[in-house]
Amino acid sequence: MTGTELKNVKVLAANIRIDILKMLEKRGYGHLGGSLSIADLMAVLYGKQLRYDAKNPDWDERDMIVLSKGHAGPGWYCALANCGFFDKEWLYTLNEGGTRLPSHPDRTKTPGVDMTTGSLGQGTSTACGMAQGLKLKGSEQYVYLIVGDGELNEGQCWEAFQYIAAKKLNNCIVIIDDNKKQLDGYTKDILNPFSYEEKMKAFGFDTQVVPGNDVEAIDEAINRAKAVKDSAVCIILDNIKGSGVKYAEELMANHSVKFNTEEMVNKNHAAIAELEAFVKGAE
Ligand SMILES: Cc1ncc(C[n+]2csc(CCOP(=O)(O)OP(=O)(O)O)c2C)c(N)n1
Ligand SMILES: [Mg+2]
Repeated sequence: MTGTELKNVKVLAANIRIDILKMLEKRGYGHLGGSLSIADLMAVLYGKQLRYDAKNPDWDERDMIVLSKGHAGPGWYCALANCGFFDKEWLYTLNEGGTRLPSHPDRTKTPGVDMTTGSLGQGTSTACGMAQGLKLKGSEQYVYLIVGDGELNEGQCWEAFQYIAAKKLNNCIVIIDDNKKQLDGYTKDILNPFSYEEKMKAFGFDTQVVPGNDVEAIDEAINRAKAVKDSAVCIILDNIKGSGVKYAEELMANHSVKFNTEEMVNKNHAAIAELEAFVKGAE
C-alpha cells in the first residue's frame, strides 16, 4: 500500500465505524460487536481490493462479497454508503418497514449486496456455488466469503470448505472473523473450536492469520491469497469483537447492544467524537 492508500483506507475504516455507531444508536439497538470487527476488512476491500462500480452495482466483472455472518449487515451497509452505492440517509432506515436496508443482507433490496444471508452457515455454501460457477465460466472475478468464528459451529460450513478445498476454488477467498465471541459468550467456552488455523490447513487451505485491525496486514494477506494458484485460500482475522471502539471492545455482552441508557449514549457520542477527530486530523 502506498502512504496515500493507507491513509485513505484508515479514514474509510473510521468513517465506517462512525456510521455504524450513529445508525445503531438511531435505531436504538443492533449488532454492534460483529459489525465493528469487520470495519477494517471492509475498508481494505472497498478501499483497495474489490473491483466494483458503485454507480453500476450489477457490473458484470464485479467481485462479490458474501457476508455469511449476515447479522453484521450494518457494517457492510456503512461501507457501501461511504463508497457511493446509496445515500447515507438510507442508513437511518435500518430495519424499518419498507427499508432497503434490512437487519440482515438481502440481495433483492440493497445495491451492492449479491447474496442474501442471515441464517448462519448458509453463506458458505452459496459462496462456494458462486465461485464454482465463476470458475466454470473462466471468469477472473473473486468471491470474498466472510464467516464468523461462532458461525463455524454450523456443520454446513465444513461441508462447503471441503468442497472449496477439494475443487481448489482459489477465487473464493475465505475470511474467518475470529473475534473470539459469539452471541452470548466466548467461542472457546461455548464449543471449543481448538485451532482454526490447523483445521483449515488440514482441510487443504493455504491459510494465513493476520491481526483483524491491521489494514496493511489484511491487504498483504489478500494480495498473497490472490497469488496462490494451486489450492483454496483462507485468511483468519485474529480479531476482537467490537474492534476499534474501546467501550464496545470492553463491553462483555457486545453482540446485540441497546442504546437505551444515558451512559451508553454518552459513551457512544464520545467514541464518535474520537473517530471524527481522527478523520479530521488525517485530512
Ligand atoms: C442458523 C442460525 N442459528 C442461529 C442464529 C442466531 N445468531 C445470530 S448471530 C449468532 C452468533 C454468531 O457469532 P459469530 O459467528 O462469532 O459472529 P460475530 O461474533 O462476528 O458477531 C447467532 C447464534 C442465526 N442467525 N442462524
Ligand atoms: Mg464471533
